[in-house]
Amino acid sequence: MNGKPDTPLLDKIKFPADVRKLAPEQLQDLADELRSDMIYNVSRTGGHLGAGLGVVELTTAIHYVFNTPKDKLIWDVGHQCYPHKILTGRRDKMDTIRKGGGLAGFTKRKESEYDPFGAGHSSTSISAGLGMAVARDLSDSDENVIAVIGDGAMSAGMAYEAMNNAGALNSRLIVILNDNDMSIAPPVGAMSAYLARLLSSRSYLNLREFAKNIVKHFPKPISSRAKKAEEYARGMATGGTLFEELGFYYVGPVDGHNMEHLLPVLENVRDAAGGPILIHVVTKKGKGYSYAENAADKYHGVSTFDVGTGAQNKSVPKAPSYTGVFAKALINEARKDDKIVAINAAMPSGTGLDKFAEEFPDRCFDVGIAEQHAVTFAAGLASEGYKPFATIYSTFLQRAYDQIVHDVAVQNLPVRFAIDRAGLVGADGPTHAGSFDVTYLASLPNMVVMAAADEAELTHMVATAAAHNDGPSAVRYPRGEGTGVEIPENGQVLEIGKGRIIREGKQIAILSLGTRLEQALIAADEFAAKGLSCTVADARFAKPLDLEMIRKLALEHDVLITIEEGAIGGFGSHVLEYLSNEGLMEQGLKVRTLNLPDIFIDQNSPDEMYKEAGLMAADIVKTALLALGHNDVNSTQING
Ligand SMILES: Cc1ncc(C[n+]2csc(CCOP(=O)(O)OP(=O)(O)O)c2C)c(N)n1
Repeated sequence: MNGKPDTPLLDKIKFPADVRKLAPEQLQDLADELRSDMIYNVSRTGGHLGAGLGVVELTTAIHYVFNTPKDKLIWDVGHQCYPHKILTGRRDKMDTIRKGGGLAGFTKRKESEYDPFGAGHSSTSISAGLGMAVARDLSDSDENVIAVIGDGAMSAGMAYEAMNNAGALNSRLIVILNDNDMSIAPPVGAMSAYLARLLSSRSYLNLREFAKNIVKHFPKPISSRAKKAEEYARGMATGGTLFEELGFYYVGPVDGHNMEHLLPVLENVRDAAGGPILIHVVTKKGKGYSYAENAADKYHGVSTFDVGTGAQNKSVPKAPSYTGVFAKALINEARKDDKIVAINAAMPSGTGLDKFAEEFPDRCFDVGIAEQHAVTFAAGLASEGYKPFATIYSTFLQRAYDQIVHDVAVQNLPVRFAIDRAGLVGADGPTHAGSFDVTYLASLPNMVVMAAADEAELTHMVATAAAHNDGPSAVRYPRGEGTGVEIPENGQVLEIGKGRIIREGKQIAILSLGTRLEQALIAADEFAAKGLSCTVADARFAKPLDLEMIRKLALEHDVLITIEEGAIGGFGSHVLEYLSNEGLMEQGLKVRTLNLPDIFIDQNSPDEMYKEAGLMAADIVKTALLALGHNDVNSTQING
């Protein structure tokens, strides 16, 4: 069961051109092999499973019917692209997916000409596709542009902005709505209810029967008979009105696991003239692998697993995750204060708010993939005296920047941002790195920005955010396991803008923001071993800065090093600006800032990424020694 599956047809496929050499009757067999191959690969690498399994037939059919890469195929989010990667020349590298130096877990332009647009964040495909379609029209070219977008991704405003514009521009764009009635968690909102209504209408069932009959008519492109048949198919599906109102020609619903249904519809759409078309395809997330089909999350993302039993090889955590610690701390605060409410954007389990919702179902809101709305919704709650925690990954909060500025900060509303996955995140790579939140938040008037150095600190910072009702605040914390420190039952409310000295010394001061504190302490030990005296401070706040503490560090040391898990323009820049404006570097103080380098770092283990970023203890040691004028940084004893 765990062995490499037999894949005689797939073995002949290097690129989609080879798929096109097959007879239509062979395509389901190819899809079956593709599915087994994908399960086998992901069982050994881990990664996104359920979404890819659901689009095996669709992927095969699209590459069969369309002339990729000339025809542009865009996968929304990109997490369902594994079958696409296998069919587009990357099969022999699938064992490297999401690993350092390997294939990305999402589509990526620099990886293949078959990935015309990269992704990772959701709901961008229709906009990108429309841009390509208009570019094609402007250059008098004739390729097709196909965007495949899930029902979850369809809950984001950007998808509607794009459809609204597509309807107006009337450019030929094919949107395939891959409706599996799942986001990562079950989908929420009126859109998902609308799609469910479309599917439960009798005409869908009729259409399935009907589609079988029209198969024989459809392959003839644009013959008047086929056109009639298509119009009939379209008329039979009630619904679709919403898409029609937006200017799309609606086709469907179509069974996305049935080649006999898929091929003629895709062929007809390919050959039809006119403006934007939406094909509503119904699929099952996790299709063809019972353990995925039956899992509550449809095995959205998995670690390596046993194909035979479906059991995932999850390593036993040494410490609770930051996410779990956050959820526990928030629940604890919410028990004491019934004004506390929590909001997430389609990530209930990823943010830990599923736990919060178990205890406070009426005070927890999953708004769908709609980060912009989540933030302004929180602002509305705050304006009425509630204490909202907008719990959003650092990378996805980027999308809501104007809402943070305009709806929250300008009005000084006490929205609490709980920013999970801050810093480098590992296998998901650069699209998911939480690199920029300190930079974009600490520049805003009224904003308090905290970064937890460990789980105990996170508990204190949740308590601090709950208590801080004078304006907006943010607390950031990383992905994964904590350090294993003891976690207090109740967090203490910290004084806003006050850091803490962890270890006192004389020559070198390390001022850390966030969980690099661990590396700072390792560096301090190394300095001690070399005979150098080192202070380690935890800033706790990127805004407001603890000016008094920074002044003292500057006056009492020869070298001051800041370190943070964030991009240039963040904490270190604020410290530098203060030191410079106060003239504190004029007496010979050497200041060095360690932050993420000005590049997008490809996926790897978080530790390897931090090594590449130069944010490990060894980097602190080297930086300080060079600043002190010691060029032989490997020397064991350096006395002052
Ligand atoms: C802006 C943004 N927010 C959140 C996510 C996290 N995310 C990744 S996939 C996913 C669910 C997507 O659901 P759907 O589009 O239906 O695709 P499916 O996985 O069901 O195929 C979510 C919420 C994201 N990628 N981008």
